[in-house]
Amino acid sequence: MSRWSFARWTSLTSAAVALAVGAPGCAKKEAAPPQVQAGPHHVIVTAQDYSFTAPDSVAAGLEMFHLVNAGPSLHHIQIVALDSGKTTSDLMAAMKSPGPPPAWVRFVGGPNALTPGGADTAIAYLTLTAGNYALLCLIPDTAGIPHFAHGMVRALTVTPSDETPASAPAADVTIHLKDYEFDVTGNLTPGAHTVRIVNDGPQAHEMLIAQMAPKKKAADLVRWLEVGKMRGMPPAKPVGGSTVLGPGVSEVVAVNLAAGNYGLFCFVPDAKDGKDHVEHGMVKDLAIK
Ligand SMILES: [Cu+2]
Repeated sequence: MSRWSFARWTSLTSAAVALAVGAPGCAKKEAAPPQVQAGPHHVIVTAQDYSFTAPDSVAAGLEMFHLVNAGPSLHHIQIVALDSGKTTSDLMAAMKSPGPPPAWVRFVGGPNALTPGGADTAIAYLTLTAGNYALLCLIPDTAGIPHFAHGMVRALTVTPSDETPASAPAADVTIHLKDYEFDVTGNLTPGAHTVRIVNDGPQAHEMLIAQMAPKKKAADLVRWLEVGKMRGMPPAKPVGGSTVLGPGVSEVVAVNLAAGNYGLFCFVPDAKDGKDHVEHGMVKDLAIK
């Protein structure tokens, strides 16, 4: 990740606003976010422009991160572990300088982008050990400024625990992330699925899942974002997935799919040339039927 920069997540610029307004199957804008019950390891995070509402601490173990997007923009939760006793203040200071993130920042995932509105939630299961973590939104606004620079950064302390950590729910589908492809094992059909996402590296990767508009392919979203300057209606609606996982890191996400066309995308900038991984072919069409 040598040419890594937090501000490089410009691919999704404006998609944040545009996708919120009128993508296929978009929930009614007036609908209230779903009411869900927090538990000891059930971490409900509500995202809005521009902050996270979340607990300050959680006991070590298997955590279920549950993203509710109160909007109006597109948001996700990038969870990073802060090693060597570093804190969120150290992270904020480090993010002001361009270039790769420091070695003490480890990308451990979290639920990927979700359009705001009523019924939708994105869920990711991560096993966390005690230490300092931060929740970030790397998605940029229409001017290309990442949401964390507007305040979407929040400290999370994971406290030591004597309990035996629960195991993640059994997955019926596994997706391996590689330089540069998504390798899907299992059968993604309409309905609910539990998906294990494993980053085989060598680079960091994410997996955004988006429901494509009728007759649109995954390449249409890439074109709309990177060539078309995001003019007109977006051809897709993000429905979750996994935010950035470092090499060797895995997590389990819950997805709920409708029949139709979906796309998988990795917008992480390449360590060698800085181009988004979608430009290296890390994009996949999925027909759900
Ligand atoms: Cu990638």
